[in-house]
Amino acid sequence: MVGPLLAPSSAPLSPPIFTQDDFKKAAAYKAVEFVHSGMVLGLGTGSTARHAVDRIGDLLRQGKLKDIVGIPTSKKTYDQAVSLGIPLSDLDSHPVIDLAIDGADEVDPDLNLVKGRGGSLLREKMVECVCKKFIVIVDESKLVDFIGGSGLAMPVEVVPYCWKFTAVRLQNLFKDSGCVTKLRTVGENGEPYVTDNENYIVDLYFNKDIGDLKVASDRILRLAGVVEHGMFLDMATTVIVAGELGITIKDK
Ligand code: ABF
Repeated sequence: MVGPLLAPSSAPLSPPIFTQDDFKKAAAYKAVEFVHSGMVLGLGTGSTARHAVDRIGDLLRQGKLKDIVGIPTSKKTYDQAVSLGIPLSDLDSHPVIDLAIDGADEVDPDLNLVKGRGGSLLREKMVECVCKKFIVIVDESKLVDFIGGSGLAMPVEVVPYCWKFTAVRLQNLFKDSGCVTKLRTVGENGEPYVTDNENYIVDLYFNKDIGDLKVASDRILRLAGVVEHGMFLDMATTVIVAGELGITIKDK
């Protein structure tokens, strides 16, 4: 435990009530304390990572950070970073990243993650698997006893070609865990959600533990039609959790 959160600036005299967004921001700001001038940084995506990118932009503007190069994990983060004046590059030019900071949807006790409910899992994984340090920032609602334990989606990015066929094959892989698959859609007409890489996302729902995660990962990746899945195993080096009791830093 690192310590209590600071009260929101508009704190009344009664005990402060923190929102989930206060926790996200607190975790993000703590992570940015690990950023130093001259670093190549993986810039995450999502409402938690957004606070970290904003903070990096502020510190650059104030001259407290210099010579940062950011590698964005989505088009959305690219746009945010450009608006903040953060110098950007890509993996072709910077194949090794000093530090990446990103959110997650689930974090298990071994710091394995589910990511991708925001839709950016492929670029996130490409960036975050080549960083020397990967700090995950979450509010306490993201902590789970086991992956798949939240009952929420485990995203798999698939090519659009015959996605139904791929979804059935994914479901069959995990039929012992009660797997149900659902194409992610947007809008009233249920159009497929299209990723930054022009792919679709099939969300997997389980009603039981899916067992050995490495085995599950390998089985998914062996299916033709699958591009990547949202399990990030053995990748996080540090997880920063913010909640009612303050900030906790978990190191691998
Ligand atoms: C990204 O944003 C994703 O991998 C994950 O799906 C999501 C977490 O979102 P949020 O920070 O908005 O809860 O990190």
